[in-house]
Amino acid sequence: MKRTLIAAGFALLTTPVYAQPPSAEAIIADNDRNGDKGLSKEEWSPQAPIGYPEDADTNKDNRIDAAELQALIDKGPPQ
Ligand SMILES: [Ca+2]
Ligand SMILES: [Ca+2]
Repeated sequence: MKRTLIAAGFALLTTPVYAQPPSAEAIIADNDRNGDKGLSKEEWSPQAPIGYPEDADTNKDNRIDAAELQALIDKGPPQ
């Protein structure tokens, strides 16, 4: 029994973790509640590192789609 637990713990420790930043598509899929493939102000996570980026909504349809979010990510954090 003890052996099994130790083996399991060791497996966890040695499992490589690839810390990849989530893609724009993944962020949208996680937060898009109405399935329109974009994030509205209401859907924008309060845990997001920045507030709802109105300026990133370049086509002014009141939601951030994957392309707009990717452009924002590519731009990097505000200076
Ligand atoms: Ca949505
Ligand atoms: Ca938009």
